[in-house]
Amino acid sequence: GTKEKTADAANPNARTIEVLQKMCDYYDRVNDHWRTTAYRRAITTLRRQTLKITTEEDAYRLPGIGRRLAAKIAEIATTDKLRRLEYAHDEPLDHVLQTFLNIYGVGLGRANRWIAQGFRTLDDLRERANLTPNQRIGVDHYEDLNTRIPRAEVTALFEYVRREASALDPAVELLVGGSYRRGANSSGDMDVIVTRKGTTSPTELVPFLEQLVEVLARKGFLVATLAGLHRHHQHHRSASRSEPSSKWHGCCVLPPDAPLPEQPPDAAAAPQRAQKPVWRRIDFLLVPESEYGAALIYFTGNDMFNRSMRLLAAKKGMRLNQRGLFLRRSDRRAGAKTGLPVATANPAATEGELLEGRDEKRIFEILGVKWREPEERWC
Ligand code: DCP
Ligand code: MG
Ligand code: MN
Repeated sequence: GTKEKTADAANPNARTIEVLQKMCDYYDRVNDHWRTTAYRRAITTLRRQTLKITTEEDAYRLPGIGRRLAAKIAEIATTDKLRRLEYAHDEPLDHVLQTFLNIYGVGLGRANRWIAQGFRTLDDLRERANLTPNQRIGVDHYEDLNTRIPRAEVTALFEYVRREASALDPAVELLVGGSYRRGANSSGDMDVIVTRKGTTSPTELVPFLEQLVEVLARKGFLVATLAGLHRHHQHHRSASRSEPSSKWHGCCVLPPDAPLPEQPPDAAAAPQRAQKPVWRRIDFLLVPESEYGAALIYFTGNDMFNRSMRLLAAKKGMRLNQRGLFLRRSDRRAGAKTGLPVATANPAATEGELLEGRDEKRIFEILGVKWREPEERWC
């Protein structure tokens, strides 16, 4: 507000704060929540300083300021400008930035480096940039991957997956989470949750998913892998022996022989089979039965709803994540608050003692929140 601005003017770091504030607003505008929070924290810290912070070392010593932000602060203090910020005043370049940021898997750093290298269009990237395989998919299928999937098509895609899945293993259960489960009439992607009765670890489901992916790829349903189950972590010590991931990311299309869902009487709203199949983003998420309830909450979202549920858990001395609701280690007294017996004592778990994992409704109950249908979880 005005009071803050007046105070900032008298602060020896006024100019730095002003630039950081603009960058903060900018990151907020491009939905970079992580950086927005980091910048906000740094601004609060700088407001409390009585001396001008000009070196990276001095900035880094302050609470809540990491290495990169410290370097940025030093850069602002010394050069009084930042290349990135200039886009905020340059509409054509800002447009290029937005275009590049909409490429699947591309973040601000990558987009800015491309701009610095002189690339201005998707064709520039396609023809002259050194693209990773995923970036190439993102560029080549830019239109498709930035188009939302009509609900009826998600239903049709899912029916196709379910048929192949039950042919492989009738005991496996599939469900579409994400915005589809919340009842959205269109989705950005399709989040398929995979589980099977009796499982206690996602790795038990890995062989099944490997088979399913192979079959679906052979049939032409899956057209690209963006992140497979076996990822190679360059910076990981045991690179080749790391645990398989519990997530698979890729792209799919509705095969020409797939039945479309029943046409609604309103022909305009009926899903049309396009001439050229549209590439869609699909995620498979492996969830053991023992964690099914917590995973359902997490993968149903939305992200704001999840954040408020986690916050509520924290306030009650518990911790909620996609694996379960836990009693916080440092807050065992909370057991008295909930009056619940502890289901599983697992001293090895960093999360603390498991209160509930498999039952979605039970997690709401223990948290003391009224049950909310997925359709009511938009925030
Ligand atoms: N999720 C989350 N926090 C994140 C990302 C995801 O809590 N940073 C959870 C909530 C989401 C769910 O995972 O609802 C699925 O993630 P998606 O990105 O697929 O989001 P939605 O399915 O909700 O929306 P969309 O229609 O864009 O796919
Ligand atoms: Mg989704
Ligand atoms: Mn998703």
